[in-house]
This record gives sequence, structure tokens and C-alpha cells, in this order.
Amino acid sequence: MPIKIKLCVLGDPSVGKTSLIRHYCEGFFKEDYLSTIGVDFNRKTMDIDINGETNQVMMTIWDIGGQTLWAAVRRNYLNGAQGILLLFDLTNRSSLSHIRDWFMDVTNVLGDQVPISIIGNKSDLEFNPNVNTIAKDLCSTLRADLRCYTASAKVGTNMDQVFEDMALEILTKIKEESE
Ligand SMILES: Nc1nc2c(ncn2[C@@H]2O[C@H](COP(=O)(O)OP(=O)(O)O)[C@@H](O)[C@H]2O)c(=O)[nH]1
Ligand SMILES: [Mg+2]
Repeated sequence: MPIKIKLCVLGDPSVGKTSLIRHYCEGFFKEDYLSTIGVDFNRKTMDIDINGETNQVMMTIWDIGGQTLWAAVRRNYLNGAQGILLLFDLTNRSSLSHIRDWFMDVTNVLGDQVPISIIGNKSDLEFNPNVNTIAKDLCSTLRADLRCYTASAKVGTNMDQVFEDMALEILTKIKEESE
């Protein structure tokens, strides 16, 4: 029986949430995912090694669309999430400036122990390297243990890394808590 994990992906519209999830779960990138209506989810099974022991993990990855403004919907969606990816677009400064709000939102619902990674997406495009510096600074001020990546949902750069690191962190936490 695989260990089940729930992951939620949040961030401003058009930062690439659906693209990242679908590329990771389905193995290819499409230019034209429809703007996500409501809530969608994808699944991916993976093998995660901890101390030489292989664990089969089934990750359900939730993708929320335009209804993020409704607090009640958002709360339902986040309920039970064991890990969070906060996405911004490296070519869109306002999407980075909203990361703090997304972070507050998540920790209001899930508390301050939930594993969170911050991902600057669209690294295949030209972007101002200052943005990455600002993102790293933000990461360390929000919470010391946040991981910060640049990635590309289009090319796949860092894509497996983001999800596998998160799965490992969640699994490690589950195992520690069950001891
Ligand atoms: N160049 C580039 N475009 C991307 C990337 N990820 C997403 N896009 C494009 O950005 C737009 C919004 O992507 P989408 O996944 O729908 O964003 P969402 O609203 O956050 O789910 C689409 O036109 C995607 O093709 C990426 O890594 N690189
Ligand atoms: Mg979407």
C-alpha cells in the first residue's frame, strides 16, 4: 500500500500552477491548459528512499483556480494538506510580491509547521536576476526552513527535484511523528 500524501499548489493566476502539476504528473507540457475552473487534482506515485528503505508514495496534487478569493473554499481545499508549493512567475514581480499573502493564508489554516516550498517558475524565459535574490531573502525572512527554487514547468528544470524534495520532507515528518 502506498503512503498517501496531499500537496496543494497556490499562487497568482498564470504563474504556471496547472502547467507544473500536469507536466510532472502526465510527463509533458502543453501550451494551452484552460484557466483552471474550481479545483482540480492529479496523482503521481513515486519511490522515496529513507535510510536505505524504499517507500512507495502516492501524491495527490491539488490545483485551485479562480475561487481562491473565497476563504471558505480555500480552507476546504487546504484542509489536510501535508505540503504546500507557492508559485510565482520570475518574469512577473507582482506575483512575487503576493507570495507573502499566500504564505500567511496557508499558515493561518495549517499552522506554522507545514512544509512549504517557494518556486519561481518560468526560468526558461529571460528574467531579472534581482528577482531571484529578492525571492531568496523573502524565503529566509518568512520562515527559516522554507526551500526556494527556480524552475520551469515548460522545460522541466528542477521539476522532479521540487516534488521529490517535498515528498521526502513530508514522509520524514510522518515517520518521525509515528515513532
Ligand atoms: N515559458 C514558460 N511558460 C509557462 C511556464 N509555465 C507556464 N507557462 C505559461 O503560462 C501560462 C499560464 O500557465 P498556467 O499553468 O495555466 O498557470 P496557472 O493559472 O497558474 O495554472 C500558460 O500560457 C503557460 O503555457 C514556464 O515554465 N515557462
Ligand atoms: Mg491553472
